[in-house]
Amino acid sequence: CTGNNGILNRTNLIHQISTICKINLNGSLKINLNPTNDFQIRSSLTLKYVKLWKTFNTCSIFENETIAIIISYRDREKNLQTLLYNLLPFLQRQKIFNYKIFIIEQQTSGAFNKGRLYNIGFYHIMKIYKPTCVIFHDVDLIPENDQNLYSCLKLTNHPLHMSANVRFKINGSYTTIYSFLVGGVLTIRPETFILLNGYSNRYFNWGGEDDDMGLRFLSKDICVQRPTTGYYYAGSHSTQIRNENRFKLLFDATLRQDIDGLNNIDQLARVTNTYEYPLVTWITVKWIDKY
Ligand code: BGN
Repeated sequence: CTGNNGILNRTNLIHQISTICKINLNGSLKINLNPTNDFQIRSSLTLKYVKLWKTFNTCSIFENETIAIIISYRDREKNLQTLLYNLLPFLQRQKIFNYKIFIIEQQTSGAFNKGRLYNIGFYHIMKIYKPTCVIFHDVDLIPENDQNLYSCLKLTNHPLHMSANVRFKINGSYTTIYSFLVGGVLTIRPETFILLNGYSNRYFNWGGEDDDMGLRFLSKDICVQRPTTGYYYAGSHSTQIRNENRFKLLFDATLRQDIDGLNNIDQLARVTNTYEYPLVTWITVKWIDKY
């Protein structure tokens, strides 16, 4: 990779935000792992909570952006509830207002396929929302640093891996799983995602689809950048079935890159329903091939 690999420092931007938007983003942030009893995902996506979270006092710095936060989902109600309970006030705090959260739910039973969900989600969202910035977000990761801006400002065509530092216990220490990792939370410009041909559609069950994406970066000379503020708490959930095929798939990942991804997702998956809430669009998806 010959580009600007490494750290993306947005400290100047944080200073600008503090002057123009009158908010001091101080870094570490207390997250709340116990959503109140009346915070139930579907009902809370309606007006009562949105009134609390919708930022009317918006910051002009973000006004040219349209941000899509895309969450792949199935059977993780508690994780999703906790994520939204923290993410909506987090975005409000950053004075980011021109965003929509898209939950892409796999309706097909059997093996989970995150790559397919992200691809069909992106493909559909490009038609209905036209984002200028896309954030692919694991359902179990909660941002713990308010300077980790959920925005593409100052981002070139090199994507930003937001979740390089993760902890699994609330008072535990952060670990960087490995330096090649691009999974977890990834911020990317749509044109870069298209250039990469999205994720591979072939990784079923847990593991590897993000490493495949890392290899796609390399083959297109796209570099991974990381913010200095990428700190997350990883929530727990039941263990997942590992993809025993992942090493084999990774072996020839880039040979398939241009024929397996965004450009064949319409033959593999389709959107079955779309439910609109004020800040969230819930999209259900089914596979249409013999996978
Ligand atoms: C890795 C997984 C990733 C996962 C991270 C973090 C593989 C492929 C073999 C190298 N990769 O080991 O998919 O995001 O752990 O949990 O298993």
